[in-house]
Amino acid sequence: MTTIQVSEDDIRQTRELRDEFQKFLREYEFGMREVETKISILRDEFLHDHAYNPIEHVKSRIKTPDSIVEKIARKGIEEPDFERIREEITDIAGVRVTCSFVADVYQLFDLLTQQDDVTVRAVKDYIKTPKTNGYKSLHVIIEVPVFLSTGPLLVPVEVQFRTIAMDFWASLEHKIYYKFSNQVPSHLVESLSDAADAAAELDSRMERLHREAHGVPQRQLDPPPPPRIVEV
Ligand code: 0O2
Repeated sequence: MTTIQVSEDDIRQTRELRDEFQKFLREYEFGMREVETKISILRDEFLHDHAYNPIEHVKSRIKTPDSIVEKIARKGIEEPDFERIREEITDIAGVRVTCSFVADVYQLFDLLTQQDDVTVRAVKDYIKTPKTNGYKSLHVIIEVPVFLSTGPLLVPVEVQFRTIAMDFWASLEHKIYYKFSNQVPSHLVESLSDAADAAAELDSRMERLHREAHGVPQRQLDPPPPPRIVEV
């Protein structure tokens, strides 16, 4: 049996690194909670003032240490320290907002990103320009201030807005890629692409139906309202 000698100094350094990493992740958790609060206020206000809830569900997560390490390797970040990780990996805190309709996606995006204390760092509109596999979602990296005992801190949070149909598709696609360890047979890739088209068609039909039922003018339907987005 091999015995590894561990000095008191090694133990102290390991503890310090662990504490620093926990503090690092906590900051993202605070940022994520700020965004969750903003979304939940918008939801409640909509419900009370307009008797309508544009949000189906909200899911948040902090990236796991394993997933952070995997992304550091994927992005080829050499000699990563906390500062570099902070700069390069902007989706450590993530909030996914699933909406009823595409118009709700863009409206919520506007309502969140127009808030005075929210700074938009980057936008990827995969609804306007879906990924080649059919993935659709509106991604935005925002920075929100968090007020700590040491002073204010700007925390980046990735917010993904999508419809229920887009969410259903993305969740299935993720499971299929996981099952086949990213080597998905071509007939399944094609079927996924067809399913993405069907999901988009369902989104349009459901939105049209909803608007007809609620007497919202057709001109607001097609095309969906252009996002007030500055590509970064
Ligand atoms: P998880 O577990 O959801 O966090 P970048 O961050 O810009 O350097 P990246 O990571 O490719 O590069 O950014 P992008 O395109 O904004 O995508 C990030 C997240 O979007 C992914 O996070 C997924 O949640 C989702 N996503 C993007 N493309 C796809 C796709 O083709 N299928 C599915 N199902 N989801 C997608 P993570 O980190 O991969 O995972």
